[in-house]
Amino acid sequence: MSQPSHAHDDKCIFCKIAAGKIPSRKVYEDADIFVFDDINPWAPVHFLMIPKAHVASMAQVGLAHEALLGRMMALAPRLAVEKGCKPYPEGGFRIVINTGAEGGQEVHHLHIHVMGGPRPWIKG
Ligand code: DGP
Repeated sequence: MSQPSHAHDDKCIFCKIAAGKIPSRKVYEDADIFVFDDINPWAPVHFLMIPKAHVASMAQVGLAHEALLGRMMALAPRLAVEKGCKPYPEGGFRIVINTGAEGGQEVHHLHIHVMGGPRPWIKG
């Protein structure tokens, strides 16, 4: 199985955030994953999980990304609770991955929105 690309896009704002070239409120970091608070939160807890390697969207994801995406999804519940979401089932969280123009994607570097906290939220 081929490995995901570790390419970076010099023009990509999330590549710059992952590289520390643009400041962010970091939630978590490891060799492959960077997590930070959304600058424009829809919910009391709202963070974004990104691969450090530049992947434009879910539309580019294939079998080579299986382990990476699996790790990101497996990490989300732990980080949600660490960020203040009450545990399941009273609390919980919502995961959204906007993909492409009609999917509402504005930043073209794959990101997983994780949202939670007491309602009402700004959206939804
Ligand atoms: P989407 O519509 O799924 O592409 O959402 C992009 C999200 O990225 C949006 O909720 C706002 C957030 N965002 C955009 N620019 C920045 C930034 O420079 N810093 C941070 N922390 N978040 C950003």
